[in-house]
Amino acid sequence: MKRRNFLINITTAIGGLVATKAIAQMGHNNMHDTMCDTHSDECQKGDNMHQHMNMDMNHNQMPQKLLSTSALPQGMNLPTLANLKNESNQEGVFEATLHLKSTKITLTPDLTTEFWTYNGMIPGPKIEVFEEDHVKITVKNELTQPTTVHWHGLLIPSDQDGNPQNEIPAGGSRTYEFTIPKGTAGTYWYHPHGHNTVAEQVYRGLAGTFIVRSKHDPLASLPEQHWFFSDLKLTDKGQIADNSMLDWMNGREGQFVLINGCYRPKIKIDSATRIRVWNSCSGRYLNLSIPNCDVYLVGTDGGLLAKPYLLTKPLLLTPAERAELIIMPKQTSTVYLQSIGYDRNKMGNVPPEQDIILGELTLTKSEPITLPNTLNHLPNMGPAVAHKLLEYTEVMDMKEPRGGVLFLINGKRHDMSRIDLKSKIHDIEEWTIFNNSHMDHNFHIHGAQFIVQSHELNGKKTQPEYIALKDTINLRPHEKLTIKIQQNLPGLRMYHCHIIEHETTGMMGQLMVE
Ligand SMILES: [Cu+2]
Repeated sequence: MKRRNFLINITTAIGGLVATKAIAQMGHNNMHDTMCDTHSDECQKGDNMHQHMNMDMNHNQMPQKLLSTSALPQGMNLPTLANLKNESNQEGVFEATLHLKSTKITLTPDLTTEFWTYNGMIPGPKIEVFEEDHVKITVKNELTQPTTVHWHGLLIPSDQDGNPQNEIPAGGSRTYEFTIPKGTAGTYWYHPHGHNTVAEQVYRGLAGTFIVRSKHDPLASLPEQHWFFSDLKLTDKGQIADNSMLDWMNGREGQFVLINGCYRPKIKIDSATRIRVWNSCSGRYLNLSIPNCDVYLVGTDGGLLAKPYLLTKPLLLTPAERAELIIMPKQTSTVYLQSIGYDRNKMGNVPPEQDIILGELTLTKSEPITLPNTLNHLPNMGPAVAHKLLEYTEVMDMKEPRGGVLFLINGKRHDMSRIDLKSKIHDIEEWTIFNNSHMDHNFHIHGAQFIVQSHELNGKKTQPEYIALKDTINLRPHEKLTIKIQQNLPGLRMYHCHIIEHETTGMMGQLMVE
């Protein structure tokens, strides 16, 4: 074993021990009691869903009343996502401007909410380009705090990828410029990645879609829909609520889940349809159930699978994950699109997970189509020449104002000036990520799409159900995940949990590729 890896193993073993002991002493409910000493009235309400949804503590532990879910209209037709206009008339060039600004959006005749937006809309405008296009996007930051734009999942140079070290100051602007590599058609998105500000900037509305198309797309003939899921938490005055202590601990979940900015829309599917799905929620896990249809998974974070995969259970999409589905209605019917309750072992006294209605599907039975057997040729990664180990732990720290828990990687919080790991450019590496904590976390890395090799839980090792290009993947408590990854561009890359509150409070590390 290399000396550095040995040291990492020793320190993480110690870190893990401390965390395990601390959590075991507290217990989840005990932890809740401690957190809630100063506002016991609200905490006594126990796990009644309704009360929890309508009363919440912000980070100053002031009660904030939440808007009733009946206040927003539902059942409108799913809106299509507005395109970001290409200002270039040059073939193969995409040039545009994103204005970040505070925007008042009228949700109902009595309800106007102040969001932070890209170009005045929720979600931000859809960027659509082709492989090998040259992209030039000028970002004007009209917010009162610095920001960056991270082009989530795209394989582009690190100095164009919105690292927290490269912030655009309030009132400032910069142009991001990159060329989309060949063979990277897929379903991506963009969102802020500044220092310490990501959670607030995302929950105030900053996120948008980025689609890279191939000129040889085997599914190009199918009709296509886009479902961009986001989360919204509004106070009873209709304003964006602050994060509560529980939000900082568990990842924020609002009382509304939106699709394309719309609450519980009506969605029509009347023939085999390709659906691109994004989970842009800060902390909410979506466990999508699409009844009365054959649902094929055909693509993941980094593009198409090698071949279609028929889903036989709900599709779990953790924050930041994407999927491409082919949906073939089997019965003419009206059914709910739902997220089936998924227990991710949240901390504190939280209500049991419930199924959530996300929208209403109007299905028309249609003739099933035959999908191509081969969709994509995935890179055949050879043997790994380097190995890395990451360990996620939780440590109680009442000095931490945002939730009282530290979420650590290899025993450390994010430090912008520290290089945590180094990789040699083009090396094929095997990374083992060990979630040595009591709740689900996911893992996201910039600059590469990885392929999961194995999952290990309770001593049982399993292979992934399908081979896929991923930049974000979930880990169950105590799960060990092994991936193969290759970084093909030099520079600094972030890796982190994409429960955005965890990332913002420091569950992030820095990789230098040389
Ligand atoms: Cu996390």
